[in-house]
Amino acid sequence: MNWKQILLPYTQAVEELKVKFKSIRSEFISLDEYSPIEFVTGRVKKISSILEKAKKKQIPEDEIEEKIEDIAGIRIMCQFVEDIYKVIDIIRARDHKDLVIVEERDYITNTKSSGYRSYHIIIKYPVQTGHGEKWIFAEIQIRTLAMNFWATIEHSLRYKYKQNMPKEIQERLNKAAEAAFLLDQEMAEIREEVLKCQESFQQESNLIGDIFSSIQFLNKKKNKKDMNELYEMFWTLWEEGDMHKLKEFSESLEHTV
Ligand code: 0O2
Ligand code: 0O2
Repeated sequence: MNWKQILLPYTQAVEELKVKFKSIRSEFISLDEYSPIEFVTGRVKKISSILEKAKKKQIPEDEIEEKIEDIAGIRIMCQFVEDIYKVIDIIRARDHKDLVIVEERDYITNTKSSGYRSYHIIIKYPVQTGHGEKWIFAEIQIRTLAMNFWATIEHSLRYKYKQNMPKEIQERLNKAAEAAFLLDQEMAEIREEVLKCQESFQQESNLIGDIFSSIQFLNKKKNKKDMNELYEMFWTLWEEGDMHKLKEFSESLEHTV
């Protein structure tokens, strides 16, 4: 089997899905809205891991692509548990549009015995290749930062110890899973407060960005003296820290542009 060739559409799918979910984040941010997506990562499973999984599940080599659903994997990290359900809704709304949902696995309500929590959505995704369309499986894992922290550490230990995880480490991991769960609960309690702070920070940084792109544009049209006056005005307002005045300043610049 030419695995390098087989994996090409999976690599393409991971890249495309990463762009799509990162764009959702960018869209929220540019609209001054809170993004339920914090960051996105993706990977194509290593050939050695694919073969190992096939062996473990007794899957013949020629059935690997139909039976192993996570050769292409995307991971979406959220700040709060509530955000996970918003991301799930976003994905469900795309069902039968640019992807098809095959199965949902809720390891948040049904925590795994290892302590693992995450929400998995298995999808079928069409990849446009040079040889036509190819539908492949991909797995989207949606989790909070706390769930991700635990899973990343546990995964590396599991990789090291395989089936022989020392009992003491296993117990500590169980305790850590409980702590991650409590952290998510604790954060949910102060979510509203955190959101308000993040939103005003976001609005401020977008506003400053807008002001600077207007100023940059005006640079081509105005003389040095006028530009110095504009900069002077901006720094005075910025030091005052009055968002309302900065907003008015930004609007007046946009009118001039
Ligand atoms: P930025 O501007 O750095 O945030 P690629 O798209 O190929 O460049 P890929 O495969 O998405 O990279 O992988 P990688 O390196 O695992 O990281 C994905 C994105 O997640 C990167 O951002 C990282 O900065 C971001 N990331 C990783 N860990 C964390 C984390 O703990 N917290 C936060 N907030 N971000 C993290 P980008 O997309 O390259 O852009
Ligand atoms: P990778 O690429 O190393 O992450 P299974 O038979 O349980 O391995 P299955 O039935 O295909 O897998 O699906 P499942 O359990 O829904 O999802 C498997 C993936 O979820 C794993 O991929 C992990 O990424 C993650 N996962 C599931 N359980 C655990 C767990 O207990 N700890 C951690 N850290 N991650 C888990 P792989 O196969 O490990 O591949």
